[in-house]
Amino acid sequence: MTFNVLFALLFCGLTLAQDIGGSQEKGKTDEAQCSCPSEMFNVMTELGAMREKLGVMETKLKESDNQILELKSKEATVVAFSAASDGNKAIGPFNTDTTLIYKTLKTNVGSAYNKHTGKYNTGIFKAFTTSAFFYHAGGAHPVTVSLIKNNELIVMAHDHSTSHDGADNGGNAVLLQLQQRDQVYLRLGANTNVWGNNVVTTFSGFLLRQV
Ligand SMILES: [Ca+2]
Repeated sequence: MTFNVLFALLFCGLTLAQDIGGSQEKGKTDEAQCSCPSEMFNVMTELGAMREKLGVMETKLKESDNQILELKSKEATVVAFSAASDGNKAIGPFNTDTTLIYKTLKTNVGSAYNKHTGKYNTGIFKAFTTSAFFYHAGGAHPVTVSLIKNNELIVMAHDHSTSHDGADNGGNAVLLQLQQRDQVYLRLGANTNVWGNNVVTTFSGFLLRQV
């Protein structure tokens, strides 16, 4: 606003000087008086348009800066965990489905895995993740270990009990697109068991990328 006022005053001052200097040539004076308001209007209009364009460019630059910061934040986010069962004894069989809770955390970057609930989630963001679990078990009982998202069965591993098969090993893995606050965990099927040990029965997951 200040710039516009100064510019208008300067422009009119020049015009006034031109009027005085040219008073001896009436034709030229009349021409200057007629063209001044029109030229000033055009200049002011162009200045207004330039200011508007600059404002739009400034807004776009700020938006770009925010998008770059957001992308950098996503790239910097690391979520990765590997949890293992502890002790050295059988887990199960139980007469109901039971959530497997692994207390030994080999890795838990981003604190995605909760060793008190046995569940992991990606917190406040949507994400592509991969999950894998492996188990060891004796052959006296069947094994059913399922990977559950909320209450939905995603993948599972199963083994029948056999008298001649003294040991079972199995597992599964899956890529999942998780929504905010989805919970993923392992469920031991009713009347089945796994061997609790921190190097043979594990559950891992990591974030591929946010979406
Ligand atoms: Ca078997």
